[in-house]
Amino acid sequence: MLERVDFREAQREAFRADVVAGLTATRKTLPSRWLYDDRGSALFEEITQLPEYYPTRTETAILRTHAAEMAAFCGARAVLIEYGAGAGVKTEILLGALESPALYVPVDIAGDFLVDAAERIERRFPYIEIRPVVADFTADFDLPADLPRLPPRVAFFPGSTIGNLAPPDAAEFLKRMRAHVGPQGKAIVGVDLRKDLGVLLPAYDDAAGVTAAFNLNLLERANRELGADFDLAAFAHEARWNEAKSAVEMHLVSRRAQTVRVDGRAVRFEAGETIHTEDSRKYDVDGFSRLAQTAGWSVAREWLDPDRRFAVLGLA
Ligand code: AVJ
Repeated sequence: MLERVDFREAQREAFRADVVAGLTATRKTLPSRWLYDDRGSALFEEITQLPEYYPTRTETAILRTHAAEMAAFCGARAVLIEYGAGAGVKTEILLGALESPALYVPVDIAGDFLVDAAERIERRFPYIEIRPVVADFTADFDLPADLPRLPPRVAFFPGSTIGNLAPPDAAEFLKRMRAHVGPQGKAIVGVDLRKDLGVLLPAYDDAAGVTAAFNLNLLERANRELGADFDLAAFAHEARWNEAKSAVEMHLVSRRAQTVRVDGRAVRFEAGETIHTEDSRKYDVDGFSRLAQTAGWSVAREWLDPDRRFAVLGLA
């Protein structure tokens, strides 16, 4: 219990530092990782059910269709390491296809989330040993030293979360995965692909306004946790395509000139000025292959949906 209180306190201070740094910069930004408090995680769950938001249902369908091939690629027995414990049904598809996985290792920074995920997997697959690891997988961390090296390890990173990282950070992340699984190890990574903007932009700006609520929740979180006084009606959600970055950017646009109090400071906004809150990069398979190569991987298998919207890549 004490540990949980300390964790929340530390998270709040890290959030405060990022908010102050991000809002006092010339181009205002807030890191996308702060989108996922309890309310934000619930809103993201809602996003995954929206008709416009194709990634989750497309990736899930790819996993279902090719689960047996993926399991063969992993090897029937495997140590499956998952970065971020929230994937739920996707994890269950892969674990269900592996004949006798030796061990499942979910890694997540949120201890309570991790316990929920581990309990769910335990109920569904009582024969699988589970070793949860509490760690911030966006930073460098070591796996427990006593994890078996055999059978080979497989890193699982679904959800196209890798798209939220700038390429140098994505390469770092892929290198860390390589270090975790070793030279014989493999990885299965979900990557969202470049596509028509008529499909892409509505996925980040849905008609029901759920993505807008998800984005605006960052300001509500600052009000809740830091006592800021953002007027939510004075900011608008915007999704923009940035061709140079090959990314959908989320912004919060100030609807008028205004001053907001944040952590004892006055933060000035011009009308139309934005806070950049997320990049969601879209790759093509070749581009992602080049990135993976810089991190010691090659793309051994590609599993795509028929419309080529999303790729699940087998790295070796
Ligand atoms: C969970 C990071 C994959 O980038 O598509 C959804 C987050 N942002 N709608 C994505 C998100 C806006 C999502 N990822």
